[in-house]
Amino acid sequence: MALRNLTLPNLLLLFSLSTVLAHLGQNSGQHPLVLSTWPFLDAVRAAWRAVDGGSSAVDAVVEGCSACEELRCDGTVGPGGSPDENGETTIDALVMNGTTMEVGAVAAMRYVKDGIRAAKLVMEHTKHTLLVGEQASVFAISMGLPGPANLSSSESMEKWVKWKHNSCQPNFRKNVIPINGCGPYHPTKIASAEGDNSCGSSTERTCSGGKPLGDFALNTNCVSRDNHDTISMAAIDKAGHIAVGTSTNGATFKIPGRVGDGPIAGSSAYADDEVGACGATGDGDIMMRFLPCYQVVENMRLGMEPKRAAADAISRIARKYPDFVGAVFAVDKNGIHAGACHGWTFQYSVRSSDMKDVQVFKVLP
Ligand code: SD4
Repeated sequence: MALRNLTLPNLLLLFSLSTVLAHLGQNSGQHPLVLSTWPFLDAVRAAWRAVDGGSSAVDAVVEGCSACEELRCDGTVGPGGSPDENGETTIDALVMNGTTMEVGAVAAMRYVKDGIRAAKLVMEHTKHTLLVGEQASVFAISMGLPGPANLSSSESMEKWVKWKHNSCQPNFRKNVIPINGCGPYHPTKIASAEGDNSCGSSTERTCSGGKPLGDFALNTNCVSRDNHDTISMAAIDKAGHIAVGTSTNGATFKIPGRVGDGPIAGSSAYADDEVGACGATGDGDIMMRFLPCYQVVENMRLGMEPKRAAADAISRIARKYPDFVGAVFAVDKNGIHAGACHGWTFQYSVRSSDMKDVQVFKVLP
């Protein structure tokens, strides 16, 4: 429409439309776009450099998560973070291509520092989805990643020694004796009324996650912002393709062999070019029972806007586990994003071309 043909009402309409669009622009980055859980600013910057320079969404999330592993974000990603009961640090990681729906993941991986790169090797050079433990490391090293490497650090060892001196408390055991000491543990009889979590015993102190609805147990959940973090990242590249990636050491003082939600597609992250993407963080032992990121993306597919899609996925968990701690971000294929959380205040980071640098968004429970 030529400008000279515009009547006053048309001009007013145009003005209000552009105001709405400008407002949407505050949280709609179109492409390219990068989002991540928490204020992992340098990780988002690394992914942004990649995707803004023309890299694919997959390569961008790999660059971003890899930067977090190198920086040992929050002491819970990459080498040297959260020790398990034996003092060992392991890595869970995942990458998902939202164009092909291919996924590669490693879980409880030992002796290799590059979690997200190992996950990418699984995705691009095997027909599998998930490799675990020592065999995941053997695969990663055979495919050219550096290792075997010691994943412990002086910080992780110090943390572990303190925990041992504190009679291995808190921990993730339940229904065991000894209650207040280190193992070896033996099962106790489970009283049926106590359901899924026997930490109702006031003498028992565990980290067994959110208590299920109806359980009269005390809340001994010890998942918090300080001991429990994941980078979960999504990128939309210049071609509009979407990918997600995650990397984490999982839960501090986990039982050796424990795998969290980090390498589980649909739980810690999910992407589909046709719809959008999701990233999650929190108590993976609970969250992986609900596949919250699958839920978020499917909610958006059914027409929910990201904010409602995220809130719905979180509320489905909270209804069954009122004390769980967790969060998700949701982004649709147009770059509209939002977050939802329960049990803590969540922050997620975003970089798009209309921002000078990464912006951090705060989400209240
Ligand atoms: C897990 N969700 O292994 C992961 C770790 C995490 O914030 O910290 N998320 O349970």
